[in-house]
Amino acid sequence: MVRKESDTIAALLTPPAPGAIAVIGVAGPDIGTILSAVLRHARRDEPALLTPDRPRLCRILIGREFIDDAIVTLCGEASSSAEICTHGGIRIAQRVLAGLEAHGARVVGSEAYVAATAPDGKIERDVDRALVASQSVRLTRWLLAQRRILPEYLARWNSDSAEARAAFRARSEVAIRLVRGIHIAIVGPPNAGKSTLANRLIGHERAVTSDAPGTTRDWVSETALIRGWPVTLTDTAGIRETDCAIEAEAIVRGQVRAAEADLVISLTDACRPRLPEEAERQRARPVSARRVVEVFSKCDLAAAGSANVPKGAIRLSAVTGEGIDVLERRIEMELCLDLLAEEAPTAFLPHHLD
Ligand SMILES: Nc1nc2c(ncn2[C@@H]2O[C@H](COP(=O)(O)OP(=O)(O)O)[C@@H](O)[C@H]2O)c(=O)[nH]1
Ligand SMILES: [Mg+2]
Repeated sequence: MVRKESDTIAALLTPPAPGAIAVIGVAGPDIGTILSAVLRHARRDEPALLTPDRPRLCRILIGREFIDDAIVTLCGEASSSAEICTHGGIRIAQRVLAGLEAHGARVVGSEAYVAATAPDGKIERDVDRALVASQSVRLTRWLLAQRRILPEYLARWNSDSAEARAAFRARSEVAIRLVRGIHIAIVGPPNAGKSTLANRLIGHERAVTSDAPGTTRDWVSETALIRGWPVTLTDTAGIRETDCAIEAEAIVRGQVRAAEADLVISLTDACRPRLPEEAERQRARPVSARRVVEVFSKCDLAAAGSANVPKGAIRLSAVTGEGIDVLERRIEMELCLDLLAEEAPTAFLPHHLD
């Protein structure tokens, strides 16, 4: 969406849900008039005085009605946009938006606002959109670095050596997958510790864990950070013979999720070696994922000591956390995320490679 020069827009930039603060963006040529109509000095009965790039405490008045105290920042030298931070609560944000609208701003959605106010240049816009969706500090920092270095690299890409271009393409494919969303599934027999491991990687209690096999009745997906990179992690129902139709369906669905995953963590309880038919079932599973990481869980228990852990498999305890960092490093390597560095220019959307 291209903003018409005559048009001043306003949008709620934070989610429309309960929160401590709400951020409202205003941008366009009439911003000065519109803001002076609704903003007053924090303590005195006079207009608020805004200086570019300086947050300022103001009172918001719509007509004669006091709405809220707010921190307002006029952005950039051109001062063509501003951010108004009010106390949370969707009602206050809605009243501020209605007040801005009454003074001539056009209220738009946050995506339209970001699209209209993003800096010129394709990459900068792409970065801004990816930032809105970013689920981790590491990814956010990496994207901000790309905004600085990628446009310049693409401009001189042609003159780079064939070797350097191949490396650029290889890490770009990794980044494209990361920004699109990497999906990891945990599979294994009931009670292997799948849900406990999922909770450990997600960082809070999400999936129900218990000693009773068959507790996880459907797959559960959430964002986990693997060495700071956001991935979608799916905890599946353990594969076993069952008479329960619901559990059987959950197992099938979990298998489908696993088949679609970029990487599968195949979990075995180190205290309980697999029965031959379990091993058979595991082999027959429809996992077409390119990468499988074999993990033996519960290594904190004495009974795990005698387990015959195959070469290359990772021993860990989801309870004590031992071995979790080894697993994270392995996942990072398997998915080639270790190729991504803040100082290495890298494309993160397919069209950047055109
Ligand atoms: N000691 C120990 N117990 C674990 C570990 N991981 C899981 N458990 C226990 O094993 C049981 C089954 O775990 P759960 O995560 O529900 O298994 P799932 O059926 O594969 O999802 C629970 O009682 C967990 O507390 C571990 O690493 N160490
Ligand atoms: Mg479970």
